[in-house]
Amino acid sequence: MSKSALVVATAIATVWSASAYAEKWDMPLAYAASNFHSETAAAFAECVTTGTGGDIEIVTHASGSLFPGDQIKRAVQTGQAPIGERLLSAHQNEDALFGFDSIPFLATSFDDHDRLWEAAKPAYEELLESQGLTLLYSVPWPPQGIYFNKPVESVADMEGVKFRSYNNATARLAELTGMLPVQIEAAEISQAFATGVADSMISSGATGYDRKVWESLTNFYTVDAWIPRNYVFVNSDVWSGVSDENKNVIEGCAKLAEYAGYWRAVQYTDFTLGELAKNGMSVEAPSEQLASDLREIGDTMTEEWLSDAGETGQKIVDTFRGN
Ligand code: PCA
Repeated sequence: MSKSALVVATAIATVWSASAYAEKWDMPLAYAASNFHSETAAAFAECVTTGTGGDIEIVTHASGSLFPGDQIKRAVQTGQAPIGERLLSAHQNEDALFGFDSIPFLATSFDDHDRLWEAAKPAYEELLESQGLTLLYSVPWPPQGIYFNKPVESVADMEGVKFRSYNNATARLAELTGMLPVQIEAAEISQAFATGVADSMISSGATGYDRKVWESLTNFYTVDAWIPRNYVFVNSDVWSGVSDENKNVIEGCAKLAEYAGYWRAVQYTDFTLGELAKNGMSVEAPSEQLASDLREIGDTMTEEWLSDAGETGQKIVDTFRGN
């Protein structure tokens, strides 16, 4: 065999022996491929694929294309997908604790929210482990404001408006403001607004931008109600089968993703609000009346959450407040 043929043969043998152990991990995501969470996940996937030398190849599937958002957690729990990303507070219907990041006006800046996350993280890791899931990393969304298709000066103006919700807290907010909640995944909202299934939502500038909501909606109020998080998690049985070397690589990539994703969220906040305005929406702070009406509703929702989330919830809030 010539020297170059030997080199090629050796290379093929190496690739073959590597692929004998290679695993492909499909990773369902709920949000648009161009969204910063999805871009962070794609970079994480590449980091793992490269870092493990191809032992584990992660392939992301954006926009709920592999599993719709509301099925991703179950898919990973049942092993239909080894890994996935989801909005943490979407599971508030399973356990109130999942809604720690959707308590109105508790932590509205990124810095405060970061402290809240640190206070909450141990309880979440434990809760997820008890459900057969291992947390890898978590990234916040930009602060939540309210979208309408008309100017709104007070909660009285919200009466009867059809409101798109994404978790229990958003549905409860709708009820307390006299709106009519309908739960819709982010991947479906452009159509929901275009067809009049909903005329309002609470979300970030990012989601309005991703879904071009200016085609149907006109007003965005920077209420800064709360900062919800996405999290990336792996099936715990799958995780325990990963070698220590590859676990190290995945944990390193997860740290990088959490850091990069956080800064992307911060930078994306002003950028996306600017884009909403550029595309013709009115983007402004809520009137004093609207802000104080919403604060009152926020107080009710905080009390409700504390009573639903019990001692663990109270401890999270106390640790956050430094009590
Ligand atoms: N966008 C997601 C959740 C929070 C956010 O800013 C959504 O609207 O579904």
